[in-house]
Amino acid sequence: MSAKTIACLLLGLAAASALAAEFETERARVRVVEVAAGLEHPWGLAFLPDGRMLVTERPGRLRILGSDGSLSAPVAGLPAVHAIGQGGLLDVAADPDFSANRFIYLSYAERRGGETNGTTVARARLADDALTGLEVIFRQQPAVESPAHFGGRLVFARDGRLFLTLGERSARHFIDRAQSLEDHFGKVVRIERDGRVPADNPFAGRADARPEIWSLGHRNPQGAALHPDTGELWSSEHGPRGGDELNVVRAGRNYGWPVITYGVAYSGDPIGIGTHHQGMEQPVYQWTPSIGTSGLAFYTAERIPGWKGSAFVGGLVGRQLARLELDGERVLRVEELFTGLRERIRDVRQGPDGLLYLLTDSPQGRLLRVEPAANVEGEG
Ligand SMILES: [Ca+2]
Repeated sequence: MSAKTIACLLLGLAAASALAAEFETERARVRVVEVAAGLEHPWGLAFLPDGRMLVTERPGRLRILGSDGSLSAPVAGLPAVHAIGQGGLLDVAADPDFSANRFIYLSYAERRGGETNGTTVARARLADDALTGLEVIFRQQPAVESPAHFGGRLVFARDGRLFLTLGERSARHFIDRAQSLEDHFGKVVRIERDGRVPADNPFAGRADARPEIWSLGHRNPQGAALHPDTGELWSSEHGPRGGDELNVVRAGRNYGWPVITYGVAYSGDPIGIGTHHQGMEQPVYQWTPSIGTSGLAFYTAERIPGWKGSAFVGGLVGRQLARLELDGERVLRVEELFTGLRERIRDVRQGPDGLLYLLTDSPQGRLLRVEPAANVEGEG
């Protein structure tokens, strides 16, 4: 347990399996409570307007967590998911008009021709415990043989359009294609909810570009969220060895991979030409050494007042939740939270109850809730 962490395993269990633990952090005293356990590599979660939660498990299961804390059997009617390496069922998002149309959206690794695969997005209506009318609305092109760097985070913009982050699929012979507008490697794309391309996408109408592209030069962005004040898309992205990034992802911009990076190859060899280049964006923040940046959320609620306005990034290899204090697009301070749990944090979201929810990445993954410690708020 880190020096910053005072205490308290309320139930007297070891930290890694505790059902509740309290942490004294820089701006808040909080308690981490286990909401659900026994999830196999959970990847994404979404909140439904009726208080239920959807949780994906990477091998290809979607579960519903009832408002009473019960975890459903796997939802029927899911697409065929290619669970290979980092791939499988990835994110889930509820339609902004879910109450009226019951649509949910899934991103996943899909087997294509031969041994190739790619990231795909489908939507379907959720009826009780089954999906109906499943339709594919986007396929990353081209498909390749690779078990890695699927990206896969889904975010709805305020105008109802859908952002999807896409990795560059990792193999050396197509790494440079993160810079190409002719395919979907290392891109953020923006589509309508039925898969059509918005006419005002930055490269729409160009013969030499895939029209879904919103931004380019990404490596493997696995976190994304809208900034609560500006409505702009922010994304966290895995670097190579070092150089994990947090970016403000704007239309038509180039985020540099693999030309510029703060990281090096796993061999220690340099990558690209350095850290800066004209016409390429700088990250808001970069982590060297890497923490393995995954989910991203902005905290806007009142339940944990000291955290209001902070961004939170889940760390996989860094086994932490990073809290970033922001002034606009400047990072004032970074705090490493919950290192004592020794959990890989796959996703982080703010719930409708104003609390933070975390998914831990392991064969016995958990859904955790971060709430004010009892002695602050007077809760039982
Ligand atoms: Ca970059």
